[in-house]
Amino acid sequence: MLASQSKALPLRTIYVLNGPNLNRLGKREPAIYGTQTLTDIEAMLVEQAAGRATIDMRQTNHEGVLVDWLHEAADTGAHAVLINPGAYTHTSIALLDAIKSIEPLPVFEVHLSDPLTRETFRHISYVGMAASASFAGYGAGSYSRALDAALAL
Ligand code: DHK
Repeated sequence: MLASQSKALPLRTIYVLNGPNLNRLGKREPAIYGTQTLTDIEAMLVEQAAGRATIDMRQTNHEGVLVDWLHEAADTGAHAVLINPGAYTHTSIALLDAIKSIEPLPVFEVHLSDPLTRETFRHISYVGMAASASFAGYGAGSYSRALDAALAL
């Protein structure tokens, strides 16, 4: 093999964005959201993506920060975005517009619980209206399934 061929290519980056109250995972309503923390989930995703992608995992309690990070993902050439917008899923036209504004960057919606089996106010998902696909109801496995979809692109 030529020396020039042995150089590793830079890994693609997958943003994993988490919205309000997800910093409380592990302590927060464990019967619904499980006992794994966001740090546990990050470690799982980093291991799953090892050698294939860099995971850029973030959490904020602020809607506009999520909008900024979606724009940033597109502007920095990210490969894909996984997003669990927390309760902004059900309220945020700003996030819907932000996802549309970064098309064709694939954005995968993630939920630990299955909002469709919960209170009716959780049945609408503005994010789901623009996301490439949605993964919900598998606990931390929802992130894992969404990452598989992103890696398969
Ligand atoms: C997380 C939240 O914080 C809720 O507001 C959503 C989602 C569901 C989840 O299951 O991960 O309704």
